[in-house]
Amino acid sequence: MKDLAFGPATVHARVGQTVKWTNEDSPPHNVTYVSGPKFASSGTLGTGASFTLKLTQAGTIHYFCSIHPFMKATIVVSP
Ligand SMILES: [Cu+2]
Repeated sequence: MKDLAFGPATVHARVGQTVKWTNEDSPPHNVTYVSGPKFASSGTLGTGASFTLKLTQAGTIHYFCSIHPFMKATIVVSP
């Protein structure tokens, strides 16, 4: 998370891998579930805070930052 965006906006990963977000921005952000394989959304992440998610199911995950709803991104999880 940097410059009010998730980078990269689309990530390709496999089941069993872990995705990690770190807030490298000044404003707080979060990782909020939208659709696809379900996960528990993060809480608010201040500068320097991180959130990890272990991918347990194949599918396309859509998520966003509910503080900045224009921040949207996708994880494509392969089996
Ligand atoms: Cu945000």
